[in-house]
Amino acid sequence: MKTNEFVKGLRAKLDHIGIAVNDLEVATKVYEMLGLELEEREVVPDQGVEVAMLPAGDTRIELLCPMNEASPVAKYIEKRGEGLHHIALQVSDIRATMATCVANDIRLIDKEPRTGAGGKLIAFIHPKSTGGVLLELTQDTE
Ligand code: CMX
Repeated sequence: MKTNEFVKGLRAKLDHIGIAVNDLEVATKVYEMLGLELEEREVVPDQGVEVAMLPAGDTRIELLCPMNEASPVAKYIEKRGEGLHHIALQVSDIRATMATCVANDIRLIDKEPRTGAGGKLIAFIHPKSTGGVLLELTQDTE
């Protein structure tokens, strides 16, 4: 396996777990009843979703609700129903991690990072390359 020098030795951490839902209000209330607190709600136009973020220990639950039929989350729910949609790993250098993916034939969905929730840089890796799990790379911009 070829490892990009920038990535070598740096650790990724679990940033959030994305769950696709039909009704953000209803789903948020369920997780609040389970003891989590709503941190924020945000529209992410680039992804066609509204999200609710609920911190859970060192990570967060991200509830995702599609805003239109073109959203990948709408397609996911139509095909599979509500459920676990993706996991997100926070990396310190998203471009270096993406370069490592390219060098190792790991299939990127995004060729360039784009803007996700919280203004972070994000890029998706295809589930075919990651054991059937849609994987989001995310990098803080602050
Ligand atoms: N998790 C696991 N597998 C998934 C998946 C998911 N979330 N979404 C699709 N797949 C699988 C499908 O089941 C299908 O598998 P098979 O070929 O075995 O049937 C395959 O991937 C292709 O799926 P598709 O429905 O034919 O193709 P799509 O046009 O829906 O594209 C994908 C799939 C992953 C490329 C697309 O959903 C995508 O680009 N996702 C990234 C963007 C995204 O999800 N944004 C929302 C997140 C918002 C946020 O966090 O900010």
